[in-house]
Amino acid sequence: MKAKKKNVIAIILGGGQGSRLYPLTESRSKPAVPIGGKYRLVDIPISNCMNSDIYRIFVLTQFNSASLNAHIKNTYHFSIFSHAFVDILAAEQTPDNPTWFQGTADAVRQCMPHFLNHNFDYALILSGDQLYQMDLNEMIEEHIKNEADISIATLPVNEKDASEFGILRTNSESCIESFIEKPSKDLLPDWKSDVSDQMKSEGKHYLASMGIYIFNKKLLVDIMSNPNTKDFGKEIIPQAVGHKKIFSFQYEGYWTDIGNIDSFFEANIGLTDDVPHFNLFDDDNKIYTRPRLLPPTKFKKTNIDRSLVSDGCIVNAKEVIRSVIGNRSRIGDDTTIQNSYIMGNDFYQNIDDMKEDLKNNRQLMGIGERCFINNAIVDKNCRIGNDVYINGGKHLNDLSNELYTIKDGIVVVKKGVTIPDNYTI
Ligand code: ADQ
Ligand code: ADP
Repeated sequence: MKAKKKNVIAIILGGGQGSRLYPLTESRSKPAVPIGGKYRLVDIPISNCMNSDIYRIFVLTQFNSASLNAHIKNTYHFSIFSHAFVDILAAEQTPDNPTWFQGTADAVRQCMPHFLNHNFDYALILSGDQLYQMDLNEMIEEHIKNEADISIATLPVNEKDASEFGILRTNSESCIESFIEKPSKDLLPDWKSDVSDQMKSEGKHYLASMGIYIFNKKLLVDIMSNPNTKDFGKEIIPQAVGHKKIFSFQYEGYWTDIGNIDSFFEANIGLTDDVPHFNLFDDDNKIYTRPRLLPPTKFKKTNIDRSLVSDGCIVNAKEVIRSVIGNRSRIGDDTTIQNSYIMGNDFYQNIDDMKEDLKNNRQLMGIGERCFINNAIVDKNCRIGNDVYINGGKHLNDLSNELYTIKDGIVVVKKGVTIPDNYTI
């Protein structure tokens, strides 16, 4: 039996405090963080839903930034004849609920009244910070076929990564028999699974939860009536194992968590690979985003290699190598950008504005002349002066100041800052 489209709602967990993505989340909520030059993080799970014919989507977020609202409002328009919507539900204080979301399950619990306004049989719960292209309908069909109470999407992982995930074991029918959230290294030997030969050859012996769940409505309502459980991975799933029919839906395609600066950086730079794991050039799995009607990008004397350049940019740089350049970026003459993600600008400076800045020795929006930028993320709306040298890498220690943060060798220039001429990092 095929799941009727109207019976599934998707709930995207858009992020808690987002502290692991700081400083990108300093002034915006996690779903609004720009990725791939022209997308926002939230576009990934929303696109996965839409490509799987799931059109009733809630995005749960801890705080509701103006940029997230504008992005959703300006992007996801549906016909008035459809039931489709993308709604943002932000943590809200009410007389009954004086606190913010205390965890993933608490976020779902606090929003239950909104979900229950809709007719649904299954709730598909997704993380907002993962990069993957998966047919979620297949998982729903399996869930129904198995007559499961809960289904969890799973992925084989290696020993190095296993401690960062919920790890589970199944019986031969893919029914989950045991689950442990983020086991310490010494516990891992007990948690090996019988994975495919291909996965064995890659050393991926452990079945990890991808944090993607399907719940039957009735069970979700029951579970949510207990206010003491705050988190899916730490409480709800471990407590349900052994009592409920929980099935593993195993996935072996590309999937990566982009919850911290290092993985976020790698996911973006990985888009410039010859054959990227995450395929933006796929008509059947489109990644949707806001159509911005920007002018074409123009270049002057620039050598570009293995890079993604978004719309409306003015690039006079000497070189752009293995980098992602975001909308409306402006990069000055003789500048080199390599291994970097330049997020771009929200608006253009007009000529008078620029003249005024030059007259007052103020740096222009964008990146100046003769700069060198390597292993860095430059957030939106920065003014980077001339002859600025930013060379990220493992030789740099973690630090954070008003202008930038260094994490795992990656320099993150904060949104909207001005970096003076000749500055060196
Ligand atoms: P984690 O990713 O560590 O593990 P968590 O930090 O709870 O779990 O985040 C899950 C998702 O929910 C993320 O997208 C996060 O941004 C979001 N989120 C967190 N707190 C939130 C809140 N208060 N409000 C809204 N959204 C919130 C989980 C599972 C593991 C599994 C991994 C896979 O617990 O078992 O292996 O996901 O990545
Ligand atoms: P994006 O285009 O990358 O989705 P946003 O939606 O956050 O980025 O913001 C882009 C829009 O913000 C622009 O189209 C512009 O209308 C507006 N904007 C933001 N800041 C300014 C500003 N200081 N001056 C003029 N327009 C601005």
